Amino acid sequence: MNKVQTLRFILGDQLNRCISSLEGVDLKNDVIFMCEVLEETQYVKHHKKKIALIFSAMRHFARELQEEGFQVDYIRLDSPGNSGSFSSELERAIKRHQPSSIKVTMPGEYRVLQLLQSTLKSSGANFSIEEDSRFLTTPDFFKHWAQGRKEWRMEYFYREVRKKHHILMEANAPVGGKWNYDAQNRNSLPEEIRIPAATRFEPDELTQEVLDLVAARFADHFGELEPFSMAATRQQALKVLDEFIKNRLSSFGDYQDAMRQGEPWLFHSHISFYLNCGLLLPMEVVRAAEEAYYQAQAPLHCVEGFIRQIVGWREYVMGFYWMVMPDYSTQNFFQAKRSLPGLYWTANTKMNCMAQCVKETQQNAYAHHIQRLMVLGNFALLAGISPKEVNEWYLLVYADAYEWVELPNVSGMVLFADGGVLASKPYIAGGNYIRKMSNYCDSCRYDVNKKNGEQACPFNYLYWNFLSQHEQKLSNNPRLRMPYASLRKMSDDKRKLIATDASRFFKALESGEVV
Ligand code: FAD
Ligand code: DLZ
Ligand code: SF4
Repeated sequence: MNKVQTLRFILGDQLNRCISSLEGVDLKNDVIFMCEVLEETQYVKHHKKKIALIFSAMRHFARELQEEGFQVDYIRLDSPGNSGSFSSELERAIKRHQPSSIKVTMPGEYRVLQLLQSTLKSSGANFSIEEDSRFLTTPDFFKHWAQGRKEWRMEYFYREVRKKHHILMEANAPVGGKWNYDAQNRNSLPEEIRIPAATRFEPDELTQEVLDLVAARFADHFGELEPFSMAATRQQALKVLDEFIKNRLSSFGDYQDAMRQGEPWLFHSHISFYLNCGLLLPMEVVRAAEEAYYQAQAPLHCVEGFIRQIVGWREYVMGFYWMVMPDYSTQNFFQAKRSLPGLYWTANTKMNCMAQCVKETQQNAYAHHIQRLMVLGNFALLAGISPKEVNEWYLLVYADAYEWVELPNVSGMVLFADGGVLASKPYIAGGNYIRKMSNYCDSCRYDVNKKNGEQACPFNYLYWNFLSQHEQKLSNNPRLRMPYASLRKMSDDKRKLIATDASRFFKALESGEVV
């Protein structure tokens, strides 16, 4: 047997032939190493569908590499001797292969970077941690951009990325003359609109093996395993992208914020699962959307709105994460302490919007952005739930969740736990926003039009209660001038009613009553 030159360690969210750890891979002398480990399934107890997606995509990727002729050392969860963690499996692999060097791509989580660095250092092996090729930018690009700025705002970062990669640009100007067409987006959904079916795949034999394993080993994890219809290969993920571009992109912008009972997928792309585990790369997604605009298959406001999510938000939160870690994960600007209520696990609540969003999360390991932000997140913020518990929930329930993307969205965008470093104001809303953007209120036991009393929509009084409680911290925020002006005009009696309703609601919540 040849001496192993380079051991190339690929993590479960780095499943792409273009990943930097595979650059220059030698068919004869290198070994590609992948491992399924218990620790990664349980540092938070991930949704069953997330474990199934990662294991199935890992096994398919390994098979493709083997078919290309590479030597792949793949440790399955139930392989004899599997020691259960990245560190110990890497140590075992180093012992087995005695490589001259080891290559790994920068992981997506601080936690994993720490443990890889320490394992690799103490192994005494020659190693390199390569730049993460799953993004268009790097943490250094963000750092450079952020240095010397008083405020960091995604919009300005986004413009730099557009210029850098010449995305939707005509010479040095944005196509159409504007950088951002958000004003044309965000309509509610017309009653009669036809919603295209989501792209689905029948599990093949490799996926079925994984489903059996997950059913047997992770029965006590959150969420429903079946039906399982996610993509497991790059080819299938490309099909999801292609069908989005053909069938949904032309309405993406218009209905980006809309919600409808029983319709979890709407006009979103459903590609975060695949972008975040490496099956798709951001540039190919962006170029496909751009091409649809140039071929007149989708209007500019939809294409720009979609591209902004990828080259704006996705790149921005990645750079932001590496800039602010490790301290960011413990921030708690409002000193929120309440435990996460059981309804986030069971969907057992009279608030129909919350029940629907939790149910869809259980079923699909997916909820779209506005469900995550303006329903589930809005409630967590208004109810003062501890950031630690909210972060853990979001990291665990969504199949696209990794800390680099989950933490900035939850602590920064949803909870304002950083006091306004990521977002310029807390995203809070009363029931009227949810009524306008969905049909949830039509079948709710609460009345969205009532502001106070037992029948009133809880979002209504919790919204004012939150503003009132945090007046000192928030009333100088220029973007909250209007609501604080209204709060100041409120009579003492009205303010008392709000406080009484909120305290009754929280008491019921804490005592385990169905609220
Ligand atoms: P689309 O609506 O079709 O958007 C296209 C793509 O843009 C997404 O696939 C995603 O890659 C990117 N994108 C959009 N918004 C964001 C954003 N705010 N941050 C980063 N990328 C974005 N996204 C994750 O990928 N993983 C998470 O763990 C995650 N947690 C979130 C938690 C909260 C509280 C909130 C408010 C948002 C979170 N998001 C997360 C962002 C967003 O909700 C999802 O990316 C999106 O819902 C995925 O569905 P989609 O692929 O259909 O997206
Ligand atoms: C999410 C996940 C899970 C559930 N399991 C594994 C695994 O067994 N092996 C693996 O290589 N990766 C897994 N992953 C993805 C990792 O958690 C991810 O690579 C790190 O969190 C870094 O982003
Ligand atoms: Fe949600 Fe309130 Fe509407 Fe009920 S009335 S669905 S709680 S917003």
